[in-house]
Amino acid sequence: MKILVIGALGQVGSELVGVLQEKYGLDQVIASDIRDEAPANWRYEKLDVLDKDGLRKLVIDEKIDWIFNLAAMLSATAEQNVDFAWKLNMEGHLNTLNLAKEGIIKRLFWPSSIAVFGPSTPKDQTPQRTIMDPNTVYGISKLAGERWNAYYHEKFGVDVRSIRYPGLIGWKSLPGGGTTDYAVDIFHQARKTGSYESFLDEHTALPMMMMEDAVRATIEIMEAPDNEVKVRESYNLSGTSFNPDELTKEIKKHLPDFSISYAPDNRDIIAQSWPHSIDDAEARKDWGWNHKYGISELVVEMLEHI
Ligand code: AKB
Repeated sequence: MKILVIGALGQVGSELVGVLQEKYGLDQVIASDIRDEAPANWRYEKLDVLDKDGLRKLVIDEKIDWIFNLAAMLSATAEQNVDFAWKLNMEGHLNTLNLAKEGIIKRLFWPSSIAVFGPSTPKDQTPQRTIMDPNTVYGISKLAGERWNAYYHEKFGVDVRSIRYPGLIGWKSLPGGGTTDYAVDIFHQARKTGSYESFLDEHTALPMMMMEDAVRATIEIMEAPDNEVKVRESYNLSGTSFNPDELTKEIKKHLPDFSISYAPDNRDIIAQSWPHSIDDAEARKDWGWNHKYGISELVVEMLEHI
């Protein structure tokens, strides 16, 4: 089994690579990204997912079986770079889908996001199938990507697997350019200065997940037998859900002097269009998903390591 992780130096990739190396062996996992440098113990190739020929050559030369394509521009940054975000998120995805269509790789993981939902989507326990009217370029690219997944699976039998990630929270890596980034920044500032200015309103609740759960879900859906993966566009996936005020109260249980202030910006407008919580019954039923971290376990874990 030979695995390629694209976008390996990002928030998810930098944790996923280590877990894959432990499971499948150091030599079996090739990490790639657009930066020059990577951790010394990685097999690393500098690669841009938009470089179709370079990607194809690497995949053929290394006889890659599975790709995890994590290269994307997240919601907040994408709003500042609309054209490039669309190009990266869409063309990058199609480049890997086409390798699967040609039978060059056997299986593809591509993350979707809660950003596929929009202002008219029911906010609480958002179902797997419902109104989807994303109003960010990131959300539009993720919804289009989901439709490509379903299309490539139906028409060409492509084995593509996907999860709608909620906000991801971890201590080993930093997020970059998302609307949910506050829930990681807050822990670093709590330790550094004892206070935090939130760019989301105190009552803006979002679905969130501990990185360890997200990495485990990513590997579990890829390892699931083919017949268990019934939703090919992308699965709803839930861990926990909270707003900045609830997170602050939980942090204060451990750091009583911690304080928060609020200066909501345009990221709060994006967050207001997303669900508060997610119904992930289908992932639980189809391939046995079960989260481990609720808000209190998540806060303990973050404060233990930061
Ligand atoms: C973002 O905030 O853009 C991401 C996401 C929810 O997909 N973390």
